[in-house]
Amino acid sequence: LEKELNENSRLKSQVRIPTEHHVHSVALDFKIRDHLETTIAPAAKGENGSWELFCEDGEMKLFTREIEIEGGVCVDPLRAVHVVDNITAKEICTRFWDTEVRLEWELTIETCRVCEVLSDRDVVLYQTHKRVWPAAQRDVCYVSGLREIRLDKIAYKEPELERFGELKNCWLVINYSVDHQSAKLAPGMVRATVDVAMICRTYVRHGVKNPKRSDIKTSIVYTATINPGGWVPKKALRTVYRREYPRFLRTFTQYVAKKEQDLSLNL
Ligand code: 6CM
Repeated sequence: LEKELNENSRLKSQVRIPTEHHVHSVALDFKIRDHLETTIAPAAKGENGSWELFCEDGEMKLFTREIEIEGGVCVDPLRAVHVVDNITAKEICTRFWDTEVRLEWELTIETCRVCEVLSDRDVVLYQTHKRVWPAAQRDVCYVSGLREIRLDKIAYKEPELERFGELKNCWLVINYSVDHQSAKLAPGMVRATVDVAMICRTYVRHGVKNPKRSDIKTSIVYTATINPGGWVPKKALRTVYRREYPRFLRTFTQYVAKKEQDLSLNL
């Protein structure tokens, strides 16, 4: 198709070509579009009653729904919204995506390895997670993509934040499970699968020409669906999730704020 497109300029003008080509680029592009269409939709915020608000701490709110699939495996989706001051969408997403700093904030993992660099913004990663008794240890292999999103691609607004300031930019990270030849299952390990999105939007206080860190706010929408890859006691799993997701969001955003506070603001 690529060869045909290059040779046929009429076709080329009609088809949207992704900015990079690799084995996961089409699927990743599709995932990004799907998350932009569904994840940031206001109805998904839990306001329609189908999501249970299980943790609220200032601006941070976490919701879940109880969902089981065949075999009684619990795959409860998680949805979190947060607003943080002083740090940008790019700073948050870059640090979430960057494997070099992963062990500085990610408290649930034991190891993290890059299986393949697909482009300067897409990688395949393999992680082992700390074992939680009585379940077997889990590992996961996933594509991780980092993108800046054009503002005209964002269908949904955040009225409260728009009262504060002007939407300046939007960044996201998408992590979803794939197979990779260098990520074979180790003995005793169970392969979990993930579908994670972190979508951040930065707002600059109305009327400010040369914004300082104190003039910006960033909204975060984080969603995660983990399939533990086999039966785990439901009660124990839900207890772990309800403890670990708020801990992750709090630890991670505080980590980014600390690392960026003395660096110059780059919008
Ligand atoms: O999104 C988060 N972290 C990212 C970078 O690490 C990445 C992580 C995916 C999480 C994969 C978890 C798989 C392991 C599940 C184990 C379940 C077994 C528990 C047994 C209990 C009895 O996207 C932050 C992730 C925060 C997770 C709480």
